[in-house]
This record gives sequence, C-alpha cells and structure tokens, in this order.
Amino acid sequence: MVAVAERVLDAVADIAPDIRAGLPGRRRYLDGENPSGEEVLAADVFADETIESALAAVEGVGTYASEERESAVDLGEGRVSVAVDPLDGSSNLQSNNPMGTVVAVYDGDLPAPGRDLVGAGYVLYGPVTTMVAGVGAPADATVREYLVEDGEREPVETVELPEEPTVYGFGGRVPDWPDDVAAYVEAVEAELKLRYGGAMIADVSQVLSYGGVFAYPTLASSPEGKLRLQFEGNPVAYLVEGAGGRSSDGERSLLDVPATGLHQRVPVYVGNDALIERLESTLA
Ligand code: P6P
Repeated sequence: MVAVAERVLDAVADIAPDIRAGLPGRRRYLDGENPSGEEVLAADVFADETIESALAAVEGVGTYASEERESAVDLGEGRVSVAVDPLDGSSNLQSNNPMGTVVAVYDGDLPAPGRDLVGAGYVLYGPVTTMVAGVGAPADATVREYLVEDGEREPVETVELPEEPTVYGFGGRVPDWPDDVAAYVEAVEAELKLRYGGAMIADVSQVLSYGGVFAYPTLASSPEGKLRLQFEGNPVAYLVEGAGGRSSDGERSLLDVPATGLHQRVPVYVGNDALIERLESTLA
C-alpha cells in the first residue's frame, strides 16, 4: 500500500506544474455548482480532469473521488481509493492568493475513516510550488516537505510542528461562531497572530511552519462546519498529527470520525497539542 501511495504522490507532483500553468486562463466561473453547492471555476474542472487522468495510470488505484463530483469514479482494478480536492481555495485565484491540491489515499472503498489512510499530501501553489506529504498508516507517517520542479518532488526537510505556537486562523463569520468558539478565539487572539487566507492548505501550511491552530469551526448556521471529511479533514489531520500536532472535530481526532458520506462535512481544528486540548475542553 505504501508503494501505491508513493506512486500517487509522484503522479500528483508530475502534473502539478501543468495545473499551475493552466491557472491564468481559467479564472472565470462556470454555470452550476459542485456537490457542496459551491460555484465552480474553469480551473477547478481543469485540475479535476488533469488529476483523474494522471491517477488512472497509477497501478493499484481503483477509485477516484473528487470534491467537484457527486460520486466516485471507477478506475478499474485496484484496492486503493484516492480522494482529491483538486483546487482547494480556488476562490483565491481571482485575488491571486495561494491555493492547493489535497490528496487522500485510502486502503479500501469510500467513504472511509481517516484511520484507513495509507498516505496523504497537499501541493501548495505559493511563491514556489511545494508538496507536504506522508505515506503509511497514520501512526507511522513521517511528514516531509518537497520542492516540486519540472514534475519532480525533491525532499527539503521533515515537517515538525514548532513547540511554541505563533499563529491562528479561524474560518466562518464571527457572528456565526457559537459562544464557546468565540470565547476560545478571544483567548488565543491575545496570544497568537492572525493568519487566515481563505485556502485551508495555505493556512495549515502557516501552522505547520510556525505552530498554532487552524480551524473551520462548527457554526451556528452549520453545526458540521464547512470542510469535507474525505477530501480535507482526514488528509489534513493525517499530516498535522504526523508532524507531531493534533486534530479534532471538537471531541476527538478527525481520523476517528465515522465516515457516513462522500461529501459529509466536519468541523476541523488542527494544530499544537496544547491548543487543541484547550479547545476541546472549551467546547465540551
Ligand atoms: P470561507 C475553500 O473554499 C475552502 O473550502 C477551504 O480551503 C477554506 O479553508 C474555506 O473554504 C474558506 O471558507 O468561508 O472563509 O471563504
């Protein structure tokens, strides 16, 4: 399974430059919505189709699922399912801010709990193109950063959450935060610097680099929050926990949240252990 996960990450690194090169001409919205009821950019569709065809050629991958598609796609023989957010934070394209591609590699059918992950990673289209990824079971994963150039990923360093937290970023609108979430943010904003850019991957990258907490919390208007477990919550939990941090849906590790649907939403809290522990006791 680890070998298949490595091949998946290699395939995504291989086409990352094509996705980045395809962004400038695809900044317009198309008609219609994705399964989560969100507007779809031409770039979302381009990234989705590019990734699907790359993964169809990877031995061992039997299923492709995308945040942009209602149901999973059968790619033929292969026990591994790959769930992808092709362009996470694509609304940042218009404002020319960072966004990413998120990849979750599961052993078995979807929807799946995070404990079934055998690899996960994200590509960050920032000033430079990088990948942060790990392979193996969640408990065994070593998370590394790679520089992605000409379709190759060159290891840079092992990713470990800094001991001392520095940044925080909470999604949603302040009036929509339940009182306990608002109380937690009021406490941490006195200790940390606000870093929120509207693309989960770029905001999680801040936490992995500088320590802190990222959340798209439960909202009064949407108790399950906004982010999707299969495509965003599980892979980000895998990476942050693999880097020595902690994840939560408010009560437990995101990796322990039962999988009930391909596009199920989940509140996402990830970051330094002490900050997440404090958050869980605040929400209890
Ligand atoms: P908001 C991007 O659309 C996304 O799915 C995540 O990447 C990001 O964290 C969140 O939604 C941003 O949501 O409500 O701040 O625009």
